[in-house]
Amino acid sequence: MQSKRRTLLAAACLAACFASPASFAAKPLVIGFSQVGAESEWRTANTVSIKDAAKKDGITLKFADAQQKQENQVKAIRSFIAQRVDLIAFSPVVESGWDTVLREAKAAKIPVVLTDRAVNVSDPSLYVTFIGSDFVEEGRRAGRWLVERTAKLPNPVINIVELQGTVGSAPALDRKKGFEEVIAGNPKLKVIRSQTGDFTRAKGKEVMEAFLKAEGKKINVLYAHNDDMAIGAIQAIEEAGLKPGKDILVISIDGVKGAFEAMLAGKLNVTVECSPLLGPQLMQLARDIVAGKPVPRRITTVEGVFPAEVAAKEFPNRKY
Ligand code: GYE
Repeated sequence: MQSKRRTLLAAACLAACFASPASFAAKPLVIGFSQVGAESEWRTANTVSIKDAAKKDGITLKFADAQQKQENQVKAIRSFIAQRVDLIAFSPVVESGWDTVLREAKAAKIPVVLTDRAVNVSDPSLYVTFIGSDFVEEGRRAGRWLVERTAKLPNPVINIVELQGTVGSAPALDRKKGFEEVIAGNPKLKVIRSQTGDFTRAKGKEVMEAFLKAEGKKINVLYAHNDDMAIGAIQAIEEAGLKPGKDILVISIDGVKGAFEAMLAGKLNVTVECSPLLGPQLMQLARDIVAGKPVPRRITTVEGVFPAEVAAKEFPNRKY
């Protein structure tokens, strides 16, 4: 009797399972992603990379644009926690001020992945891993290019103006630090002005106009923390009747298409690469983390330096 009932039960279960095969299929992974904004060509390429990779992998992506505001990112993270997503990823607009909200994610047992920018938190267990570039090294690469490029110039002093990224953001802090570290050993190289252009073309242009008004022809070099600010500043230099790339050497970071176009036009001298194509790696990481597999604590993007001399050859290979 007992065994007969068991057989019947098993048959019923089999029938039910075959009737709705979906109940067997794995639930699609749900990721909440809080993006910084749409401030630059880099950022839009990064957003496309993340959205495309999620789609390709059948991952449900809840995407929130913070419009460069930390409070919007905190709100987005709280809403992802409330929705009980499988994993939260975000690109923190600034480094500090994340402890509270990340503790909330930890209490809800939702793993957090940092993409692109780092945070400064008291408890390192508040995020699982950080995937992105080494911004200090990017700053050093910009500095090394300048040291080499100016080594043979007869000028006793080379005056540099610097357009910094968003105040308090990891790339702004680190790109400044790496650049300073390299030029510190060279008494000829002097930063005479340094101000934020918030990583945008409009602000880059506006601040460069102010630099030109204050310093005029004294400026020999512009170091911009991203291509967009450099492109805005190039316009300001031209409007001031000077030749960007010649009268003023222009150095920037990212390596977006707009920078290659500026190099081909002879207006930008070098761009240090910073890859925004983090989507596929992020999706793989998310799957591994949710499956309980160990992942490295830090994943650093591999990138190069593109001086204007190689722009024509490299341009057709660029993916962003
Ligand atoms: O360089 C800049 C963007 O965080 C690496 O943010 C990123 C930076 C990038 O707006 O263009």
